[in-house]
Amino acid sequence: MTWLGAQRIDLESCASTNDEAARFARAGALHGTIVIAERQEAGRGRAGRAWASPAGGLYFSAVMRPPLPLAEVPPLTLAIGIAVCDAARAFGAAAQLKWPNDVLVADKKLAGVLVETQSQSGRLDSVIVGIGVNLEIVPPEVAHRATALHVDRETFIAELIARVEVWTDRYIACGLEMIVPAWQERMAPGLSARATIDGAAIVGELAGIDGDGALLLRDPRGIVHRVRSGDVEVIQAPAGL
Ligand code: BT5
Repeated sequence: MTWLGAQRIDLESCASTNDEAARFARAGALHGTIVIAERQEAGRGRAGRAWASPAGGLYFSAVMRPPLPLAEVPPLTLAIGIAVCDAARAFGAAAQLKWPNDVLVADKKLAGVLVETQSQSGRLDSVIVGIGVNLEIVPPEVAHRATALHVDRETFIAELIARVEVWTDRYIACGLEMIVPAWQERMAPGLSARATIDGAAIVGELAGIDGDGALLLRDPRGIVHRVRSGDVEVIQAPAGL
């Protein structure tokens, strides 16, 4: 039985499918309702960044109501990343993951994930899982760092829905136990990051993620540090360069 996409809303354009999905969620939309737009006027990334959303790309948001405490929602991003990566691989792309939420092909960004929560008095009400994938067109404003997948849109949506459903269910059922090794298997090699740890800036090589989804960074002395998303910036050059 499939739950993701049992209700589907298609829009020609909107500001952000995450905002539309949040609005539907507040109006009582069921777990698995999806909103898909052909373009977005104000597509969002994390921390107020913009997501270039020209016509032709895929702008997809799902309303989810997982039985999870609020604190266990953020690592869902990792599970969704695996799903998007595998959907792209199903069409022959050599997709890999960049912590915490990017899907890369040959070091260029194909897709991004934006998970947002709505809560009431400290209890999770709904999760909005937003996924942006460049299909056919590389947006000109990010041309130097982005790539696109050339695939029939509806065929890709069907593949994406199937994979997102499976990996979401796995995360809900088993937590990070299955997610961490699957995520690490797909991690892009040779990335490094700048982080601030106890007030000191370090540049190190990405060494994977730990059991609760935090990034592991190996500094030039070989010491591995755990870092959280607010304190780290992943850079796409090998450490030391
Ligand atoms: C993300 O943010 O990667 C999350 C993107 C989520 C977009 C989806 S589309 C459906 C739903 N509705 C929304 O409004 N959002 C979600 P972040 O890690 O912050 O990356 C943002 C950065 O990626 C930007 O600062 C650019 O450098 C780059 N970027 C922007 N648009 C891009 C694109 N179309 N392709 C590749 N890179 C892009």
